Amino acid sequence: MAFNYDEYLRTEKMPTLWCWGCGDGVILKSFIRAVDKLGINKDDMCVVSGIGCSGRFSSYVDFNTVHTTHGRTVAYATGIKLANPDKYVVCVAGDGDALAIGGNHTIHGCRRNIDITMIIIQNFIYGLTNSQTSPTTPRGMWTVSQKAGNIDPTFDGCKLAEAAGASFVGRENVTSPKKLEKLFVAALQHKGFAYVEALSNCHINLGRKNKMANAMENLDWIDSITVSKKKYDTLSPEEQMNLLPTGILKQDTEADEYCDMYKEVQEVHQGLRGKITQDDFEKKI
Ligand SMILES: Cc1ncc(C[n+]2csc(CCOP(=O)(O)OP(=O)(O)O)c2C)c(N)n1
Repeated sequence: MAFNYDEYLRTEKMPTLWCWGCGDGVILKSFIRAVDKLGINKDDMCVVSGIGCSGRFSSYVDFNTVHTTHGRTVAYATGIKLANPDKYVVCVAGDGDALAIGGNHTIHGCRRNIDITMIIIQNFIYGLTNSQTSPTTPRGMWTVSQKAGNIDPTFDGCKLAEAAGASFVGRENVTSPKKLEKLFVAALQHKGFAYVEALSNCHINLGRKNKMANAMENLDWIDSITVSKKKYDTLSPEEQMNLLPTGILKQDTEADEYCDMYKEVQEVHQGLRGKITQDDFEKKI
């Protein structure tokens, strides 16, 4: 029997505002299948999105949702998670939303290792506002804000998340929706901050002036710059240059999770225990 996506969608909002051939729909469907696979009750899930084409994600899914301000998904999600530690809290943000205006929040979400899954829809450009350079736009590409070609060094969000302390980091490509679904399952199951990049096409705003004027050409380019982590690890540093590894890139199940630590703080203030010391952390509280 065909999978019933409608059970998880606000069908009255359809059709989406996403352009024809946009990868955002593939990501949406992969996410829904992951939620279904885990048997998560719709009332136990909260999706928080920012502003951008990616920001529309929360409008279309029939969970608890917050469509919040540009770059602030992690701030809202942190409050929601601390107040509801037993619920699944998921942020969905574009590369501009998560790594430019919201970069600061993303870093500190990773650092705190709060149990949130953050899905970055990484289409290498500001989509909604029509083609401004984002921190992930490859050097040399045309953007509306850098018409002579982007001169800014490109940013690898996964490396940033790893370094900032996210305990789960992964990346997948919309051309592999099954792998994307599997990655979402692993990220949702992980306890701690899970940073997941879903590489997507934006043939309208990135592709049209960069010789990838249709979805397939844009997707072929993404395929050409991605390689599985397994293969990536066998390559020399020169061969790794300009390639993005896919799959689970980091998974640390031992790291302290923020809601657990916060529970200890609540107990101190309720007079149920003494001050939290460095020793507590060394002994894992
Ligand atoms: C505070 C603030 N600054 C700027 C904007 C304008 N703005 C809306 S979406 C966006 C960027 C969208 O790009 P991205 O986050 O990569 O998401 P995409 O549209 O590609 O999914 C910008 C700059 C805004 N809405 N709010």
